[in-house]
Amino acid sequence: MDLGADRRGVDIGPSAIRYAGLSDHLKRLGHTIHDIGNLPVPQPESRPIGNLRLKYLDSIIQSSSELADEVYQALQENEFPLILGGDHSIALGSISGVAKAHPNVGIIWVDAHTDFNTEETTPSGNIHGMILAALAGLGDPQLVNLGGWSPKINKQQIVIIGARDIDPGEQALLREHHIHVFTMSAIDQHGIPSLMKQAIEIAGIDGAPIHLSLDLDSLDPRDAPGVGTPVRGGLSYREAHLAMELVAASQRMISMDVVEVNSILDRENATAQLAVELTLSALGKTIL
Ligand code: DIR
Ligand code: MN
Ligand code: MN
Ligand code: MN
Repeated sequence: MDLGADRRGVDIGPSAIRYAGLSDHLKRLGHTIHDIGNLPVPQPESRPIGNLRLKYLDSIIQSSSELADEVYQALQENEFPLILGGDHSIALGSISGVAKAHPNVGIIWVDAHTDFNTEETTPSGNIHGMILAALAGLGDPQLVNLGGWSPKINKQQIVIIGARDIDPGEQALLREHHIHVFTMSAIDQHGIPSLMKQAIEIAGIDGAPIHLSLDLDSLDPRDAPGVGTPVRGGLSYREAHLAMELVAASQRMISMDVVEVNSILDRENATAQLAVELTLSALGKTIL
């Protein structure tokens, strides 16, 4: 899916991640893999862009509802849905599916951005920047009410980690709704171990399950050059691994998105490889 962002190249992210060996590595870790392939998403050239404050809304709603059904189904079958993007708008579908199966699910959103715009605050009209707000019940009614209910996620169980590029309107909304945001400055000050421990406690309050949404632009662009909107000063390679390892150790994660790998901008598939390595850490790979 690349309808939610301005730059082409994330639509082939899933192919790049598969090419980097995701399935084989997961099998070696002891997991059984059932790859259902790509869900069909229309090319932007073939669809009307529609309202410029909510670009490609109709197509995104359609694809999100199909993805939500697949994710819900996988959870019903006691599988662990691992959803490859694509721009971050795919999290509307994935998390809606998870929330339908597990209404008390909390979210750890690892991202340079907070994706907390609405059609009123967006500087770009790109829906990938609005998804977390929509899941919390804020913004355009079609995004918010996907599947017929809202909010999908309790605001108090959302934790954003790695943020360093927040639009002014988003800042106001995040404050107004008391969203937990662990910025890069907070990570510099307190470190990943302490903040991840807090994040797991907040998202997973009272034993709630956790969905992890990993935007590769959370990493420093030196390690993750292949993303649509690189912002310097990001998570280091080890900080990102440690964050994933701590999520795995908590044994609370029930589903995960890996998004925003942009293969056109990547260097020899390095960002897709990094996506594979981090996914392995999140799914139980340890050094020893
Ligand atoms: C910006 C960029 N905040 C927007 N957002 C994201 O367009 O809403 N880039 N998510 O990856
Ligand atoms: Mn994002
Ligand atoms: Mn994004
Ligand atoms: Mn981002």
